[in-house]
Amino acid sequence: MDEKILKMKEEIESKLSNVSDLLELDKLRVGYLGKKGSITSLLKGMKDLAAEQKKAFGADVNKLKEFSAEMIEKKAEELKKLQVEHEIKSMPVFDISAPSKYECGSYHPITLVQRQCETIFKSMGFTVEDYSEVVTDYECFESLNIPKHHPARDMQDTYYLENGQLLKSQTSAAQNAILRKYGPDLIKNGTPIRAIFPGRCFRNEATDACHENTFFQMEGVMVDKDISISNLIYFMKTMLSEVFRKDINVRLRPGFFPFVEPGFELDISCLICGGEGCPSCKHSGWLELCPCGMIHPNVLREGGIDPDEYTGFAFGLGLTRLAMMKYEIKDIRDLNSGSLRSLSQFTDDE
Ligand code: FA5
Repeated sequence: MDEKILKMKEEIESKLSNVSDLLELDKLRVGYLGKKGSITSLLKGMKDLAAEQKKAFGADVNKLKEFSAEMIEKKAEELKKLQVEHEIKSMPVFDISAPSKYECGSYHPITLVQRQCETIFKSMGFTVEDYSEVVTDYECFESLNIPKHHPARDMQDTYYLENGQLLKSQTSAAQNAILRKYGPDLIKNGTPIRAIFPGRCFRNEATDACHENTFFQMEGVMVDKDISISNLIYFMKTMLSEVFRKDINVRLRPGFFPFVEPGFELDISCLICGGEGCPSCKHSGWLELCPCGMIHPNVLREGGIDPDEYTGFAFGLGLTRLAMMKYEIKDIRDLNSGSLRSLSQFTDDE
């Protein structure tokens, strides 16, 4: 091997043994293997050699190049490992059994009732679905038998976006997607559609003790052969008795929603005033909680399901109002207040 090459090899080995960090190592790499590096210069200088020397010299420089690249790579691995070990050693030691110096948070009352309802419906074979908060006019209205300019749209003062989409004003907006998602399994295998979909809803409301502009609902649908109002009443009763674990007065009265026929309003006796009348129930003694009904044939058809063969029910539970009643919160606006002092009073008692 050429003397110059041998010397450079020894020099690289000695320098590498003294390198102690990755930055230094990179400088060394550039110094030898970079465009203007010493090994690269050796190769460039070959043009001045006699033809017979060129071959052997070129082969040796290439060997040196490969050897240096390998050594540098090996050193980089070593240094990275050392760096990680050093970082681990210098990390503070945590005693996971030490008492926290921060106060623990708590679940929001709406989360608590939502989870409770999910558990109840899951135990009855329902799946829990998620749905977006920004939806199309078709999802929120047209697929639900509410064409453009239908007066029923006035019942929900909706926030429209500039692109024509809207903030979901009711969880019913997910009905069509659920029918389309599970309908094929119903038709092919006879598996009933049983789904709930909790979600945040938005309406341009004049807020008061029982109305918010942002509130939660939980929609539920069941579709199969021979589903009737008795099934609907059974599920509503089961859900309420599980949530409240005590007798509460309920009333069912006719209600109009274009996507159900017949439609009902399910009210519960106000638990804040015991039915005597207060601001929480608009002095009526009753609180509208869970409108429901038998899914309209047009909605089933729009979801790809033959209404002559299948029937189903749907309900739209007011989750925020349910939390109000369950935890006897007088004013719905407290639930969106962000006041940790009032919200942290509620714990999962299940
Ligand atoms: C609806 O939203 C229908 N989509 C419900 C439905 C589903 C009917 C399936 C039939 C079949 P409504 O606008 O009444 O209906 O709202 C349903 C429930 O949401 C109300 O009973 C109430 O509990 C709750 N809710 C409605 N508006 C508000 C509000 N501004 N603040 C708090 N809770 C509200």
